[in-house]
Amino acid sequence: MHFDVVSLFPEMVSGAAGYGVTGKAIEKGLVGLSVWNPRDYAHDRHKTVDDRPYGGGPGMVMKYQPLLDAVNDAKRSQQPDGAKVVYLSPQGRLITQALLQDASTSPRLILIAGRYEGIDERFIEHACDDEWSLGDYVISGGELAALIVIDAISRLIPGVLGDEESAKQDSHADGLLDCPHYTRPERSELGNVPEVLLGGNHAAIRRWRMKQALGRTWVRRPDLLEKRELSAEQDALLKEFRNEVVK
Ligand code: 4GX
Repeated sequence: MHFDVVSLFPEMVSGAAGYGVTGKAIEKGLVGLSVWNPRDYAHDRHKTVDDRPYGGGPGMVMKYQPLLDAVNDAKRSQQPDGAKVVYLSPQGRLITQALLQDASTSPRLILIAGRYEGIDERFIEHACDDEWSLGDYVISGGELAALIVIDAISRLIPGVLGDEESAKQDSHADGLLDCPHYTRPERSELGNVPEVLLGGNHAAIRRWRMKQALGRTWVRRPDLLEKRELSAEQDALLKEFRNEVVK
């Protein structure tokens, strides 16, 4: 999987992506990352990438030409064809695990990280295939959004996570919230580790974790359960959890 990011702050993207799971994936050659600075495609004396909005109002708008030239250069570079161009903004489709799962099968993603108040709408219409949003809040630039997309998709690429940390075990892989986790000490001033986790009954442990995941999802994010079919076992475990809560 190859990511291209178009950004006025290229070091912010390559820097942050160099750490942890994404850093290792890039090192291993499982993930490729190129960053393109629209400033390099502005050819006037001041390397202008923004301008005043038609119609007036505060703030500046990113000009389409440096962005378009950067995207075209990215497309021409020695990378797989079939790139999908995605603009990150609060006006986009909400990013979910399902959307990222789908995107992870694409060989190449070109992510547009905007700054200022906005970008010329004609660029979005003409050069972008999709528009994605982190959620209903506003951040100061698309770089952090692009990094989140790169990080979350990288975890889904075979070989990026070890067997132990496999993405199949992630919260949301299954459409549910994660169960609680504990490590030593067994007893402490903050409370004790649930008994079932201390014994070696793996079937009981699996059931306890599933029950906690279902219970927490029911309490904290009931919307996730409405979208999802439960197995007979899961249905029984959730009923058990609910009975214990009301007691
Ligand atoms: N999910 N932002 C993009 C720059 C911008 C401003 C105005 C177009 C118009 C965001 C989000 C997000 C803030 C990224 C505005 N572009 N990105 N940026 N929520 O808030 O993805």
